[in-house]
Amino acid sequence: MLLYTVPTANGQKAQVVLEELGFDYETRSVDLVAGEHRTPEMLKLNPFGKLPFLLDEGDAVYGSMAIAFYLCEKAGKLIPESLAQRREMYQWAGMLASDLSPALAGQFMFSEIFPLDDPRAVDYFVESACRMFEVLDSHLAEREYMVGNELTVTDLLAYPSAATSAARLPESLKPWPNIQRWAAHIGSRPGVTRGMART
Ligand SMILES: N[C@@H](CCC(=O)N[C@@H](CS)C(=O)NCC(=O)O)C(=O)O
Repeated sequence: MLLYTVPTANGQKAQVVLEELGFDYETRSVDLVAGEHRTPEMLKLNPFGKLPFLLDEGDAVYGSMAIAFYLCEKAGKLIPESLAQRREMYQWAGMLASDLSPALAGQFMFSEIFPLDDPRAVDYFVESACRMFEVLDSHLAEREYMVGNELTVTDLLAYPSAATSAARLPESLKPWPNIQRWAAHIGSRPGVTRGMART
């Protein structure tokens, strides 16, 4: 397998899942600033023109969540058996992909890449991200893992947002002690440590 990746939370999500599942894979780091992700050769492999994407025996799958679920299904691991726990897993995975990650990306984009004089856009994205972290923090108050009593793909998809992207929020993870405790635990796993360091 070959993972085309970037040193961002989305790239890290794919990397920690590959490591935790024990897949043998190579990585290719793609330079977004140089536009390497939009060359004709790259778009032929991945027409979405964004990272990360995975090539598995020539077949491409784009996006951290799709890569994670594909790999878990392929390995038959990290997806709960019961429908009730899968319902929870889908809820959290959907929140991470379509609420939290876009809010964190917007905050990063308009505070660091294209800084705006008007603070309202950044405030909006910070508030959106904080609201999601607030819910996650309450959820983790009495739990070791996000879904059920063992590690699932959900923890691995959430961890890079907490470890990497949240560091750019005004108070980092300070307001959320339960997320801090959970992140210290998930981040201490050897597979997660290797995955985070892979780019
Ligand atoms: N939904 C995608 C988001 C992917 C994404 O936004 N990738 C960024 C890097 S983290 C990218 O490739 N940006 C380049 C661009 O938009 O041109 C995922 O979860 O992987």
